[in-house]
Amino acid sequence: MARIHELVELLKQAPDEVFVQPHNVPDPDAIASSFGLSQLLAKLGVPTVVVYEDEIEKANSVTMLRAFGIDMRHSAEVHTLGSEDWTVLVDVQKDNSNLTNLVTDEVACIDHHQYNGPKGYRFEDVRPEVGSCSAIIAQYYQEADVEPSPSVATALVYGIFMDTDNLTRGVNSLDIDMFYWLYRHVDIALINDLKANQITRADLHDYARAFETVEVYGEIGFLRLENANDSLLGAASDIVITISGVNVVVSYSIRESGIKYSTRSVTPSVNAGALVRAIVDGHGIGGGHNSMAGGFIKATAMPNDRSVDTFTRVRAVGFVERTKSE
Ligand SMILES: [Mn+2]
Repeated sequence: MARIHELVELLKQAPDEVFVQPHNVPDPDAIASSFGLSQLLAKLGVPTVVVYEDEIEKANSVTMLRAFGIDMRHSAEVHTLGSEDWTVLVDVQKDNSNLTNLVTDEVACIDHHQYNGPKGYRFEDVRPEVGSCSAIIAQYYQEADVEPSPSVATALVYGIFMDTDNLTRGVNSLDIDMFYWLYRHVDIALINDLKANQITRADLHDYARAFETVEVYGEIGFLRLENANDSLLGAASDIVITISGVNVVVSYSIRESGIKYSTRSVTPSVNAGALVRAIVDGHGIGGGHNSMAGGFIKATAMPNDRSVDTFTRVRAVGFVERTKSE
């Protein structure tokens, strides 16, 4: 039986409502995957509501909701959320730092990040080798023999583009195949509209200040953002990695709650996920893909014997030197 039919059979047994939940501060891939899955489940007889936590920060995410008429509710607005409800996690797994555990029962998980191990899901489809969660959802449409609507197809293609940096970063043949399969349903004018609404003027100001902080040690670029939002951290890293001679990027932002890290690597000898784990080792959590990853250290767990800048540089440079000498 196709995976989507297995999921439908499971969700039909739900005692009450079924929710679809992406990671907190949902990005375009998380939004497209949740939207696409929710629409497909509706066609197959399972109504769902998409809920999220935190904020929708980035301009292109906000534009997506408007352009595609996507209905996502902040969990605080959903008064019926209860322990009898079921949730399908999308683009995230239980125990990730960027997921708020709601009172519902997380019965299913569909993700493309590093596998966190079994968490008692009754349906699980975690494929770290795939570049985007959107490609996995597109394949569900294909396997169910359901044509995606132009809105769904366009959102999924945009999700694939964003998570794979236009089919160049961490890309898998499934991302390419699904791009090709979705393409005939896509509204290219909408993609261009999204590309033209990626950042706000306030973001530009934050970028400008962040780029002033860039320091390069050998092939590693470091960038520090002051209290910026999550999506900006990754987006700024994507620009620093394009500096000639820089193959690895470590960026971090210091907030009241702690330090948020984002890493990038375009060299096969440095794994971005292993790098971020080496940086936070013993203090926080981190993980991700070969080419991109993230981590977090709580403010209370921060070593106070040296500055965050020194701590981060010593650990990152040490890790890269060790892996190069092996
Ligand atoms: Mn994703």
